[in-house]
Amino acid sequence: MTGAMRIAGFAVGVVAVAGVAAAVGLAVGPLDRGHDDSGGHGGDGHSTTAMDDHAAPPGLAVAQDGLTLAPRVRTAAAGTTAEYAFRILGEDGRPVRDFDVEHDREMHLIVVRRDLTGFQHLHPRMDPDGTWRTPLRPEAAGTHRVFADFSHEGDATTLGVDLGVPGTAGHDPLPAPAATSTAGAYTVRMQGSAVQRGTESDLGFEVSRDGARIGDLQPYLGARGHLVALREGDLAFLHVHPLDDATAGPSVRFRVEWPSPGRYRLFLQVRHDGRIVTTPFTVEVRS
Ligand SMILES: [Cu+2]
Repeated sequence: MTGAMRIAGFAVGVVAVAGVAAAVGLAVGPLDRGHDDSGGHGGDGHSTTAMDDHAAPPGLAVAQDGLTLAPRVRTAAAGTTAEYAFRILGEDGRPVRDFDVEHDREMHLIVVRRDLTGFQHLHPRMDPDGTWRTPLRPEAAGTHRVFADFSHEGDATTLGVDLGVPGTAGHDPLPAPAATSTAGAYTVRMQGSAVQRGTESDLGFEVSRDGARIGDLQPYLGARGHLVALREGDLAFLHVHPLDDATAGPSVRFRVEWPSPGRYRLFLQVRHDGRIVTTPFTVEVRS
């Protein structure tokens, strides 16, 4: 009862900020609920995704479903490149060594400061003993979150662990929702909708360079691009599915599952002229 009232009160605040999104051209409206949801995520009636109110979103736990993320270090120095090593341990405490290829790789490592700045997407390499290693350079002090995103025996899993970066840490406020984001000469425009609680939305991203729309995005990680979506406050790692069958094209589309109302930071990565272009977006999801 009080919980419901709290959510209702929260919704009023969300609507106020959603007005900002509309003002900058981001379409805000209810999602088309007509599409069939039974096919994509298992459809056995027991599949638990972020759509299930009782299932926690991925990325919040260091151990889940018998798998544990075991980092070798808990801290790293700002502005310094050092090796970040970790293992994924199974229920028997031994390192898992057989991973499925998802999005072209067996392991994706996402690193971001807790205020959702300093995003990095890395691809560690595994030693024969199951130890994953990658160079890592946190740019700024402050607690970071490290996500290991992988699939083992057909189950997609995202585990998360904190990484302390000592020093005087700032905490940047999340930028307001906006439909465009720039990186160097590149501008990306997001087309899509903020949606109701517990639903999904389809988001499209159109990339231009020096004002001209790009028609030749290159394949990246087996798709036209890669999208990471994180929730403000706890950095829950959202389920994101690429929607395009072809790996190249003028724009890139994803289906994102929103676990709750609130604000999210999206990190779009596309490849063009051999470069990875990363653009962040803030999205407001209404109740
Ligand atoms: Cu990756």
